[in-house]
Order: sequence, then C-alpha cells, then structure tokens
Amino acid sequence: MPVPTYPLRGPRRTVSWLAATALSAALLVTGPATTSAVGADASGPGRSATADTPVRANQLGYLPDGPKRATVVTASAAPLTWQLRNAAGAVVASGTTTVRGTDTASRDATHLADFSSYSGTGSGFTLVVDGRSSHPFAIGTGLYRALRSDAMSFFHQQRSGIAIEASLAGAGYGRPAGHLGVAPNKGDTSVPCQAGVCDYRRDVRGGWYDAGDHGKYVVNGGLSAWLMVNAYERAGRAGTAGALGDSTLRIPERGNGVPDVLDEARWELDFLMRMQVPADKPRAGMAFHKIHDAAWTALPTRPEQDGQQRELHRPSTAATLNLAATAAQCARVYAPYDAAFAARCLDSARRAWTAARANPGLIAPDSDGTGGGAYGDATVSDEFYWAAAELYATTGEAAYRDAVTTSPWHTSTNALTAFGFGWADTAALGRLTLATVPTGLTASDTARIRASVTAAADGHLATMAGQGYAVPLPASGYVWGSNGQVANNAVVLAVAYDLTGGQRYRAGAIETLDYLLGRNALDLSYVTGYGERSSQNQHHRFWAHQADPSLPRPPAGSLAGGPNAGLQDPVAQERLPGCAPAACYIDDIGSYSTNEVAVNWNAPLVWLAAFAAEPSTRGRTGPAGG
Ligand code: 9MR
Ligand code: 9MR
Repeated sequence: MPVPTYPLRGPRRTVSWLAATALSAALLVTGPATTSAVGADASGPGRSATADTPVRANQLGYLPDGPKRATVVTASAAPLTWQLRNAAGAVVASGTTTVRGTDTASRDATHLADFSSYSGTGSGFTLVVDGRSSHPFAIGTGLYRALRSDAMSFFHQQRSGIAIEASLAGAGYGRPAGHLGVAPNKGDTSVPCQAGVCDYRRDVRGGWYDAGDHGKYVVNGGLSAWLMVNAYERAGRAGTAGALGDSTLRIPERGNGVPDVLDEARWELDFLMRMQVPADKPRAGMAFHKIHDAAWTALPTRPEQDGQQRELHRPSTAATLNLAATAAQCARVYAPYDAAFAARCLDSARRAWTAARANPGLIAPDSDGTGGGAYGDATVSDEFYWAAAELYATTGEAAYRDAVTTSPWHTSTNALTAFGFGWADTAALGRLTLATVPTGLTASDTARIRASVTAAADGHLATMAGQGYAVPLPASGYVWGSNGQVANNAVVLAVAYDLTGGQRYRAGAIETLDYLLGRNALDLSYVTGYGERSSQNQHHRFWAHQADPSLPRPPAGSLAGGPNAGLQDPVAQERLPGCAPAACYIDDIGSYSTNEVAVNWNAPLVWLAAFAAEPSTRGRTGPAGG
C-alpha cells in the first residue's frame, strides 16, 4: 500500500493514513499490571466530566443481528467477568473481557466486552463488570427508527423562512418564521452584498440555518443536502426507500406524494439555487459563498429577533462547484417526482460548472469570519472532481466524463482519507457517486473506484481495531466537528457494505453508532434525548435552555460537534486544559468548538440512522473486523 500524504486543508490535520494507523496500533499497549478494580482512577488527566460508569455501552442499544460490544475502563491486567442482565436483573449471558490496554485518543486503560452472540431482545439490559453497571440499553430491530425521524426533524427545525409549528416539532419547539424581512430582521428577502461585492440585492430566503448561528453557507448546506439526498438514492438501491418515503416525517409537506426526505432537502436546494448570481450580472452562474449577519449576535437570539444586517459574501469557486454537484445530484434523484424541478436543478448545475471553469481561482478566505463562519477553502480541485462526477453521473456527457477522468482526484490515493470527507474535502463524494451510480466509465475504472471505497473502509476498520472505543478516526483526528468526521467515515463503511455485502463493513458502520451513542471516553451519548446520559446544552441561539430556562433544550436527535483537541472557544480553554483528544468535550452552551450542532454533522447521522433502521437482508453480522 502506498503511503498517502494529504494536502493541508483549512483546520484539518494532515497525517498519512498508514502513519496514523501505525501510531494508534503502536500506542495501544497493555498497561502495567496493577490490582486496580474497574472504575479506579483510570480516566487520565484533564478529564472534563465525571463519567457515570466505567462500563461504556451504546445507551440506545444494539441490533439483534449486529455487533454488541462495550468498553470497560479498568487498569486490571487480567480479564474480568462481564454479565449481561435483563431488566429484571437476571443474568442472561456472561463471559470475560479482553484486555486492550491504553487507548491513545482517550488515554483510558480499556478492556473489551463482546456479547455479540447473545440473541435475545428487550429493553432495560445492563452490562455489569466487577460490580459496576452500564447505563441501561435495549436490544431490538426497530431501535434506529425514531432516531432516523428525529435526526431529520432537526433539519425541519433549522429551517429559515418558515414558521415552525409545535404540532410538528413538539411542544416548546414552535417559533415564528425567521428572516423573511419582517422587523427587526434585515433579510433574507432582499439582501445586499458586502461592500464592493455587488450593487444589487437578492432574495435568498429559505434554507437551513447552519448550526447554532443564523448563517447560511453554501459549502456546508450543499454537503448536507447531498448527504440527505444520497441517503435516499442509496435506499433506492437497497430496496428500502419506502422507509424514507412520503408521510414518514413530521414536516409540512407530509402527504404531498413526494418522499419526505426529498421535501426536506428541497428546502435547502431551493435556497442554494437562490444563491446563484443571475444571468445578467457579473460572474453570472457563480454562487455567493454565504449569507450571514454583519456582526455576531448574542446567545440566545431567536431567528425572528435577529436585528443584524444580513449580507451576501463574495462568490467563490468552492461554493459554485458545491452548487454544481448538489444540483446535478438533484436533477438525477428528483426527476421521477418533479421533472420541472429536476430540470431547473440541472440548468443551475450546468451554469455553475461553466462559471466555475471561467473563475477557477475565487478562493474563500479563512479571514472572513465576522458575524458568521469563514468556511475558507484554498483547494478547489476536489470540488471540481465532485461536481464533474455528479454532472457525469446525471448526464453521461463526454465533457463531464473527461473532467472526471483527467482530474488528479480520479486516481489519487488521497480522495478517501482516514480523517474523512467534509465541507472542504469533497473528492470522496465524487468517488462514492461513481462507485454506486451506473455511468459510462469503463468496467475496470468503475471496479477501481469501488476498490478505493472498500480500501478506505478497510482502513477505517483497521483504525477501529486499534482503539479502545472502536472509533473510525485516528487519535490525531479530533478536530472541530469530530463527530461529523466519525459519522462520515461510517457512511463510507456502509457504502462498502452495499458494494460488497461484506458483513464486517456493516458491523463497522453500526459499531460507529455505538461510539456516538455512549461507548466513549466521556460515557456520554452525543445525541440529545438518546441515552440515559446525553448532551443537552449544545450551542444554539434558540435551543438555549442553559442560558435562558424559558427556552427549550436542543430537540431529540441533535448531534454535538464532539471532542476537539484544538480547544477553540473560551469555555473549552478554561475547562479542558490538558484533555486527552477524545475527551476534549464539554456539554456547555458556551463551548461552540466542541458542543455546537450543525447541519453537516446531523446529515450523516440521518444517513446512518436510516441505514441502521433497515432490516439486514444479508444475514447475520459479526463484530467489526470479523
Ligand atoms: O455562535 C457562533 C458559532 O456558531 C460559531 O461556530 C463560532 C465560531 O465561528 O462563533 C460563535 O459566535 C461567537 C463569536 O465567535 C465570538 N463571540 C461570541 C459568539 C458566541 O455568542
Ligand atoms: O465545522 C466548521 C469547522 O470545520 C471549522 O474548523 C470551524 C472554524 O472555522 O467552523 C465550523 O463551522 C462553524 C461555522 O464556522 C459557523 N457556524 C457553525 C459551524 C459549526 O460550529
């Protein structure tokens, strides 16, 4: 295997996959022999929150045909007995742990408890080791259906430009429409550009608010819409699209004959197309990089109370290509439901592509971060590849094929990395489409693309196998939004399962959900409302209960950004000095660099919940790596 190197990109760390994997493996050494009991001081320095229990399980639960593993934090050098107890406290299975040693990312001394062979179902199970009990969890087939729906409702509730009805969102979650030009809002129905960028105004209503702020950013919104539409396209191949069909979600468009997931994504797609420079203006066809407040608003601020001037920021090549890719995917997937909308998407995608080719160097700077996130991205060759791949998959046209096959990303070993794709790293998205959507690429080229996806998935499994908590992220990968990177890597695992039927890939994707839902260094489910001990104070200007008790907490199904070793906010800096990377997280509303929500983190959660909610059609699943 060649040693890949990764171009330095924005905030992302760059370590070669091989080096990262070797590092994890080398540092996963068995701790010194001691007689410490489970739960003795094994949590290492800099721990932010006191964990409830050293027995770390998926607090939602496990699938009957999936892997069932937990991590036990203990310095014991000898294996320990684990017991699986049912709700009545009766022992229904038992075994011994495997000593795993010190986990690099968390600095925890760990054992593995594997109860995959247990085939019973129910709720209220606990795993007990040395007198310490895990949080309760269920074992059952339908476990992820509610999460699929709640993680989707997050998007509905992030919608700009429409009132959120409590009848759909739940009691306490209703609010007036934001940013429809009603005072004190100054936007988004007629928004000026920043000085010097343009001399006209645009109606850019709609879309999803990015995160805890009220900005709307094309690169992040596009990636999120793409993932949602991809989940639907993928379900169609798997024969499970019905679960994402019409009247499956709590959204206003329920019952309109169009799959609800596509209705939700269309809310964003319509906004993205509004961000395109009109035909009669300079840089026609380009997409404005973003629209947000001129200055940061305070926390809390409900959307309809935002009095800041809204502004369009200079078009960028990255945003334009993101629009091209997402709109091209739209044209393909929406065609059976709304031919006119699909045609509008394709027209927008083509114009964006042409404009990006004419303006290949309009780079969004990292410095443009007043009042909204910068989303700077200096490398756009990967966005060119992704857009070309989507346009080719949709149209089959030679010009787009040539743009695919001549792109350095078509053969690069860096398209899929150990750290995962993201808003700035999009080559992997092109690969996923070319691997799964039939195109006119040669059979051998398609086979090569598919092999690159499964090779990446094998890399993720190797990363997981080298860790105490089986996370598909190297120890050096805990950056801002690490939970999103983890979830994105699990999407790659799931696609590898679809491509090959290899059970280890399905197990890896599902075992990743274990990490997000409580099998981790903090003994915490990062998803609000899922698990006995879950995040509930994520950074958000409306779901700001911690700052104002009259406001709600984030709704169920909201994923926190997750551990970020960079400590890039004042709360993290004050409360987490010296933290182990996987423990650099605090459930505090002020910690936006570890505890914000964002559309690009909830989108892969939707994707994975939909995957995990489907019945396994290919037989029984063993543990990851098995
Ligand atoms: O609330 C903002 C959050 O959405 C961003 O991710 C973060 C970084 O860009 O910034 C937050 O806003 C803070 C600003 O950067 C500094 N002043 C305090 C703001 C939080 O209210
Ligand atoms: O997810 C973004 C992360 O990759 C960046 O490192 C970080 C700082 O630039 O910004 C994150 O995105 C935030 C954006 O800037 C503003 N809205 C909230 C986003 C999530 O925290």
